[in-house]
Amino acid sequence: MTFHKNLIDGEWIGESKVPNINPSDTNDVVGEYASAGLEEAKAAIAAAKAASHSWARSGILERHAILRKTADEIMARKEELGRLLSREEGKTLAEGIGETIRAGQIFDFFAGEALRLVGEIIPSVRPGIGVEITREPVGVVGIITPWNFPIAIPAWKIAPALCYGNTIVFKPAELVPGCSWAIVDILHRAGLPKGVLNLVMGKGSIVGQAMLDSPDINAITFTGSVGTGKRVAAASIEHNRKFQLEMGGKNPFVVLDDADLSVAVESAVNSSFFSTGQRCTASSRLIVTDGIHDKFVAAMTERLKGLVVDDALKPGTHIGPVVDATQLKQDMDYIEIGRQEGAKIAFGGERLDRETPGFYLQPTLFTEATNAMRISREEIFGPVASVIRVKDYEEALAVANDTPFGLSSGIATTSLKHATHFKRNAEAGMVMVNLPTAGVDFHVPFGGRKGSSYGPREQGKYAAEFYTVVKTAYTQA
Ligand code: UN1
Repeated sequence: MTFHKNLIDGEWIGESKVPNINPSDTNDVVGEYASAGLEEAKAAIAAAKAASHSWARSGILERHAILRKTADEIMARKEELGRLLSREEGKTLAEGIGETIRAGQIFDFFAGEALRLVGEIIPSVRPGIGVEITREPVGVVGIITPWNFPIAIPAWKIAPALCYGNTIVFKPAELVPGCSWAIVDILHRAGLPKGVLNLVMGKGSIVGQAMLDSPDINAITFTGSVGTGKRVAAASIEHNRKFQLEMGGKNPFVVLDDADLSVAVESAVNSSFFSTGQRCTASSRLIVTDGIHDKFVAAMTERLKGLVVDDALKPGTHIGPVVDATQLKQDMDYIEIGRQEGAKIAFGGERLDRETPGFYLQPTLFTEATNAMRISREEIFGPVASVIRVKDYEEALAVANDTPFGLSSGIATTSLKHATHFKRNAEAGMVMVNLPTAGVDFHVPFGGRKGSSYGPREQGKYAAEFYTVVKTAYTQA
């Protein structure tokens, strides 16, 4: 079995081994991966700091070439990496390959951005003086990524960090080290100088904590749970460090009487249940007006009956397993909570047995839910959604916005008036009209409001906001 080590200061090191288990078949070990201790985490931070000055001054063509090469290799290996992704995380092979392509596109985008760094020249209010505004790297960026997008989220944090001249300490989720190891290996071979990108696989309580405690990490970008996000925030304030958080969602998808029923059903099925519902952009509250409610529920139930839940790598599988036993327990607990709160199960709710031992769960649709129930307020992070019946658009909008979160918000309608009003009034970072709440482009800003997010947007040109600091220089000539 191959042992995949951490990359610290340009060297592959590591002794303690953790198996990476396939959630579709728990007898299948994807590989062995290192788990760093405190000393290794500290060495990685020191290496990133030491490399910081010279990488900040590296030529834009060097950065471009490395990002470009990485994009090309990811694209060339999309089937293999997509397969690795599905095997370690459990989303279907089509989803795994799609996500791998997205990662390639992100590296490609930031390869281009490296050649398009700009500043501004502004006349001073004092004659004879010029003002230049430039963007400089932040320094050492700590990157902490979740298990649900094992290649795309590392890509959309690593690519801009490198593009804008930062060095990195990267801690991927313990459950899915495989794709992270693969992209670090690709970047290393693409010619990154030693210390610029350090991979520290390991536990949050050791590696993550070491990053939070270090005065040498100048910025932390984090995607994951609300609880951990709050700890990242508190520790970062302590160190006067820049931070960016992407946390939970409880995204609404509104269906109005005038919706095209098939558009509404396809969007809801996709955003609630694909990727096993394990997306922070997933829609978990389906807010449906009276006139279409029964037709919508009947069509959803029919559609869910036709979905195949099975091994992520099997052709024909629509929904792969839940990622692990802990997440499955959380999903099952919430299904029980929903029942006890008085919501009715229109479809699903049961665990499934398949040929191989895995964490299989039926897509589960609740009806007769209210927005006050815990299943409507707390993020479940599984293939579980509830239908909330409302009387009209105004009530739908109010319910959609009545949540502690604000990542993505969707509506199915053929009314220009309602679509326009919704786009302007949805309290979310992203609004989708006649589209699933999940599944975003790679070249435009990503992020939310309220309890979902903190700090500047990720992705596209807007990524520069987080990965750079602005300098204002005055010259009298
Ligand atoms: C998408 O919906 O395409 O963790 C991306 C998540 C998000 C990414 C969603 N940060 O689910």
